[in-house]
Amino acid sequence: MRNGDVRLLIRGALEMGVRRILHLLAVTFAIACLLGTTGMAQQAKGKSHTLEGKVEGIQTDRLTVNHGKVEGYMDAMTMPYKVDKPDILKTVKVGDRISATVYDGDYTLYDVHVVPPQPKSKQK
Ligand SMILES: [Cu+2]
Repeated sequence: MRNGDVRLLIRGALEMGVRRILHLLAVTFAIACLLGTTGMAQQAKGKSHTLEGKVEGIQTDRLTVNHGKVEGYMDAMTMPYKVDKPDILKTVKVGDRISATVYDGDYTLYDVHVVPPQPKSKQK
């Protein structure tokens, strides 16, 4: 009888220990997972799209663009956008048509360039 009690006690203690370790591992893994995904979200850019529109305003650090619908990114609207290279703000003029690359969840225009006006003969 006594022997059995001791065995049960030891087995109980062992199981408790194993459960604790497993729990700790699970918690550690969950935290690592969370940190991992957050890090990746910050690092990787979303899907890219091409945004085309007309410049309606130039601010110190952004461009107000009247743009058409960008499928999967944004409806047609006029709104200010940050730019990746502020140098473009010195060369672009109100009324210019621009083309830029945008990424999901990021309201910054990348690689902005002015689209030359269509020659008269090609206009409808
Ligand atoms: Cu917009």
